[in-house]
Amino acid sequence: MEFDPQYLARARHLVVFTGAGVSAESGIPTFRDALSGLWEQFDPAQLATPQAFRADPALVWGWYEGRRLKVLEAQPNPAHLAIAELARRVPRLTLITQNVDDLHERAGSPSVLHLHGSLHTPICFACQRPWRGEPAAPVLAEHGSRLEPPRCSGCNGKIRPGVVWFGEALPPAVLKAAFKAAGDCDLLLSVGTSGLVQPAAQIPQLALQQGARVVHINPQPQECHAPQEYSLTGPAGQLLPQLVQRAFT
Ligand code: BJW
Ligand code: ZN
Repeated sequence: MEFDPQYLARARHLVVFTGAGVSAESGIPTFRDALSGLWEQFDPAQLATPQAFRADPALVWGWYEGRRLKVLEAQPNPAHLAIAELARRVPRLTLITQNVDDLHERAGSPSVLHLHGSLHTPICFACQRPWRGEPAAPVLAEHGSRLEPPRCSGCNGKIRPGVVWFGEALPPAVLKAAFKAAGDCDLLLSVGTSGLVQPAAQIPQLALQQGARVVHINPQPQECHAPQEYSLTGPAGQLLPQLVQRAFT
């Protein structure tokens, strides 16, 4: 069934749930896309787990600093901008992202639930205190270079990126707010995610279970199992601005 943009125009509580694909057109690589995905080139077990940080903190910190610097150079794309515009158009919008970049914020989205943390809020690996040190000098000529992590001014522990690694719990208050919104919305747009990572992947399912319409926006056609589930096939940077225009003009 085709998705009627009027459903968007009439939504009372819209949830937008985003993954790496929403930032792909800003030049930020996804994780699992064939050829260009980070996990095609790098082993998540060696980079995105607490065990990896313990084993080789300089490898992990350097890799994340390279990614953080790349995000600082990137700009929000038309998909981020369309989501920020939607917040001005619908009575209530909850934006939930799995992304660790800040492109939604820089596009003007007023409030973002970051399920997997942020590249921009490092914390101490030992005591979890936020790190307020100097940002690393942009000395990483090449992404992926080794770099010793700075030290915590409180306990001298090693500083780690403020992201959620495999095997770690998601921030409980953020997850709770995200589940609550999914249980309460009438429409959910799931944008640029493979839906493979738990518990985030439950969010569209929760919305479907309580009767909301769910629209997947992805260049890869998504399988729809419920009558109120829709797949719009194409890049988010094209489809989202089109959808906003059709719904509100
Ligand atoms: C476009 C596009 C364009 C391209 N436009 N679209 C149950 C079953 C099995 C396993 C588990 C389970 N429960 C938990 C687990 C383990 C694990 C997990 O889910 N593993 C699976 C992979 C098998 N989960 C965890 O470990 C989680 N923790 C946990 O459950 O803890 C339990 C616990 C409780 C209490 C105490 C202690 C523990 C944590 C998960 C953390 C995920 N972290 C990462 C890395 C973050 C840091 C970093 O950035 O390095 O988060 S992994 C990575 O995947 C990242 C992403 O946020 C996440 C999701 O990826 P996403 O966004 O979907 O990206 P892709 O690449 O997969 O997809 C991109 C999509 O975009 C594709 O569909 C493209 O087609 C599309 N696209 N261009 C629109 N232009
Ligand atoms: Zn500390």
